Amino acid sequence: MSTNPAQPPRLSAPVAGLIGVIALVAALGAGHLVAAFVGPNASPFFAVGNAAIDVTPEWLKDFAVDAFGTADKAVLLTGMAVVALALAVGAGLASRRRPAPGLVFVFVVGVLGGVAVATRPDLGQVALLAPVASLVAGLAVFAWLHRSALDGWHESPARRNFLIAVAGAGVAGVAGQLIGTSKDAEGSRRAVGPLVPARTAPPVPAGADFAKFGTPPFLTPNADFYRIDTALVVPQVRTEDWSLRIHGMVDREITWSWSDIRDRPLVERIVTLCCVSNPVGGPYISTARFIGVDLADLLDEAGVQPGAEQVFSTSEDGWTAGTPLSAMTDRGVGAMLAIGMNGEPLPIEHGFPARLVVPGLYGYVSATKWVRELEVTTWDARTPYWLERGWAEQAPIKTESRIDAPHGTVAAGQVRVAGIAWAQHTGIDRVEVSVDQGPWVPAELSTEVTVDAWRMWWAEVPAAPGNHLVRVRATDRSGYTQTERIADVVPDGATGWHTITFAAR
Ligand SMILES: Nc1nc2c(c(=O)[nH]1)N[C@H]1C(S)=C(S)[C@@H](COP(=O)(O)O)O[C@H]1N2
Ligand SMILES: [Mo]
Repeated sequence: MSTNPAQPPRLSAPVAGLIGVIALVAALGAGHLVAAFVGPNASPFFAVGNAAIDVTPEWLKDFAVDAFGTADKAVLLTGMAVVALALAVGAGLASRRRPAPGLVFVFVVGVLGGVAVATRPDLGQVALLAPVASLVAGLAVFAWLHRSALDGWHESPARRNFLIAVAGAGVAGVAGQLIGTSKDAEGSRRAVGPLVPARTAPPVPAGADFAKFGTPPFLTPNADFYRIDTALVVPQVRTEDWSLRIHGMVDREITWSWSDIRDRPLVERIVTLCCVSNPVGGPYISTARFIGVDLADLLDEAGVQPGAEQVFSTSEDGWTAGTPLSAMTDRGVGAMLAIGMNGEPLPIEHGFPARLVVPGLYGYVSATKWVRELEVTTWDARTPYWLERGWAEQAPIKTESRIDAPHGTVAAGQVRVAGIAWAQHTGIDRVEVSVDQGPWVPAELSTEVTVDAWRMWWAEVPAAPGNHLVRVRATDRSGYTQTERIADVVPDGATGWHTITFAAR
């Protein structure tokens, strides 16, 4: 504060900036606490993040996934926090005499949070209480601290009030976090116990992978399974709160509870899931033993009506997918409502309590996690999440292959090259490699476990000292050989031959 009585009182820059930051933190803390009761995605910070994900143009999302992979969401949240803090400091600095600029800033932030919550498909109107709490707390704290500080920063009430505001915001935020996660999906998951299928998948033979040559293991451990979704806050659903409703063009609407599904005879299938955003040579592919029930059985019970074309599935978090009806009714496909993965209940981030798994289709048209609703309908009537954003309606997984080894520098001579190939539903017929643009030579294939899973391959190639280029291509049992033509992941999956270089010496 200025000591010159002729001047109107003015806050020092650090104090003014601090008021902006504390008001922001108080607003977020209050919103987080209320969100614990009305839905975790209503917490204004996450709501704005989720809205940002939904409105982000495709090219930027692709860039984010390319650059940051599965850490894309952590990068988004960190970026948002930095921007928000900078704006809060700016708003504080603009309010060194009068509180008006800061109050306007808090108001704009509150309204933004409100808009973000109001436009979330998974949140009802009561969720607006969270941004309203943020708005009220932010305005009150800003006005209060501003007044105290103008009365004299060096007076003890001002300093005490600052501490009270910080402590209050912290307590609110932590309490919100504790209450929000006390729904305890993880406890519910542990209570499920091991899942024992009535029909087990065949055991995985020793020759199913070439991990010793650098391929991944045939079954991906749950902790290593790739993860792709739009959820900033992973939905926490307890089995007792979960149900699956089927409706639309069916003879009978049915709602199944967790025990309805859990108590059916369970089947187990080994399936390789793959993301359409997987670039040539990319990591978004993994394999697991999924346990669940046949979707064809569930659809039969409901009675599909003529004219239906897609099964439009909706997740707990509002995300949607559209699957061609035939992929779910055709028993040869083996589409499942999965509740288990590698013997355990689904991990929370892979869709606990239940998700869809459709062998042969990319995840965005089939693999709805935290699934709550199946609507049997037409393509005209419903447009799923990624179709609204320019991706293809029909998205069978493309026949592809990837080189996993060698990397870096190896000893010259005979060099072992190894990797994976996949042609879900069709099966891999052969894999070939070519060194330094030379002729294609066939690779050894691993024992086939199922056509719905990847196959591993290896080959030995001659490599004199120097740099070498290796390419791979797979041919599936329909006779199709992977095209050399390079296509981007948009709109229905990348194509091209994976090519690597290594050095021999
Ligand atoms: N609720 C929900 N389910 C979803 C998604 C999502 O964003 N939200 N992404 C889909 C996509 S694009 C893929 S590739 C798979 C990935 O499943 P995983 O994370 O278990 O590997 O989940 C699908 N299911
Ligand atoms: Mo995906």
